[in-house]
Amino acid sequence: MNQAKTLGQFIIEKQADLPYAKGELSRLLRDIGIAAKIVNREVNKAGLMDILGHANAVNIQGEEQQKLDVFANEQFISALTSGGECCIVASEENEDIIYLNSPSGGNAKYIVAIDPLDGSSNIDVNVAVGSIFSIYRKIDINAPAGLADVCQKGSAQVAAGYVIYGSSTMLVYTTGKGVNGVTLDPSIGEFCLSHPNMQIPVEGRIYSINEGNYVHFPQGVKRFIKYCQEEDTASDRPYISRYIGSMVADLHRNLIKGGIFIYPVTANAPSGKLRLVYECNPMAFIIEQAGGRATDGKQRILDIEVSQLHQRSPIFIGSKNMVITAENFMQSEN
Ligand code: AHM
Ligand code: MG
Repeated sequence: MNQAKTLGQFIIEKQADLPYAKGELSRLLRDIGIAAKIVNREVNKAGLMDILGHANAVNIQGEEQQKLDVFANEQFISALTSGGECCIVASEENEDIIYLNSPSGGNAKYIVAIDPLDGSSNIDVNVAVGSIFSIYRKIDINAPAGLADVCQKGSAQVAAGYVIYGSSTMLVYTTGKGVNGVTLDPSIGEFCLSHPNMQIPVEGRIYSINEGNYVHFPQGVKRFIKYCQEEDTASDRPYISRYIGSMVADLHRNLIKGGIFIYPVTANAPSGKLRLVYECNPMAFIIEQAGGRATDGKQRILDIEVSQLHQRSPIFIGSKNMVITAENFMQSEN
C-alpha cells in the first residue's frame, strides 16, 4: 500500500519552486500547519467545551468575538512567534500590526496576515468554519518592517492559503505555482496530500451570495442573479444557489465544483463586508492560481491599492467565465 505524502514531505519536495530563501518559507508554512492542527482540535470539541460562546469582547470591527476566535488568533501568533520566520502579523482580531520577537520584527523577512477563524458565527450551529492566511516578504529586506509591508498589493503575495474545518479538515495553499490541498489524517495527526494541482472549472453552475440582502444590491448584481435563475437549455440554467455564510466553505465548494461567490456592496456595507488584506487577497491569489478569476466587479482584486489594514472590498470570485459574466452585468448596470 502506498503511504500518503505528508505536508512536511510535500513542502520539501516542492521547495525548489519557491521564490527567495526556500527553507524560511517552508518553515513558515509548517508553522501555520501546526497552528491549524491545534485550532482544529479545539473547533472539533467546541460543542463539548465551555470554550463555546462569546468571549464578552468586541473586536475592532465592532463584532462580537467568539472565544474560539480569540483562541485561534493566539495559536497562529504563537506558532509564528516561535517559528522565527515572521516579523509582523496582521490579524482580523487586532487593530494594529503585531511585531514578533523584537520591537522591529528583527531579521525575519516575512509578514503574515490572518483571519484566524472566518465564519465564526457558524460555530454555535456546527457548520464549517475556516482560517485564512496571506504571506508577504518585506519590501526592503535590510530595512525595519512596518505597516507598508503589510499593505502591499495582493499581487505581491508569496503564498496564501486557507484551512477548512469541515467534515474533514483541509489545508489548501499556493506559493504561486498552482494550488495544492492536504487533508488532516486524525489517526496520525498529519496533513496528507489529497488534492494535488487543484483547478477550478472554467464554467460553473453554482452561485453563492446572501440573497437576503437583495433589495440593497447594485442593479448589476440583481440582474446577474436573475440571469442565474432564468431557464436556458444551452447554458444549463437555472443555476444552483448555495450559501453557507462561511467564505472559506463557500469558496472551497466552488473551487472543487465550479461556481461564483459574490459579496457585493450593500446599503449596510457600502464598501463590501469582506476585508481585502486577510480575506479577499489570499482567496483571490488561490483562485487565480487554480485558473479562476477574482475582481471587485471592475478591477482585479490583486491589483487594488491597500491604504488601510482593515480595508473592505466587494468581491466577485470563482470560475472564470461566471465571474466575467457577472462583471458584464456590473458594467452595463447604468
Ligand atoms: P467574519 O470574518 O466576521 O466571520 O465575517 C466573514 C464572513 C464570511 O465568512 C462570510 O462569507 C460572510 O461573513 C457572511 O456574511 P453575511 O452573514 O452578511 O452573509
Ligand atoms: Mg473573516
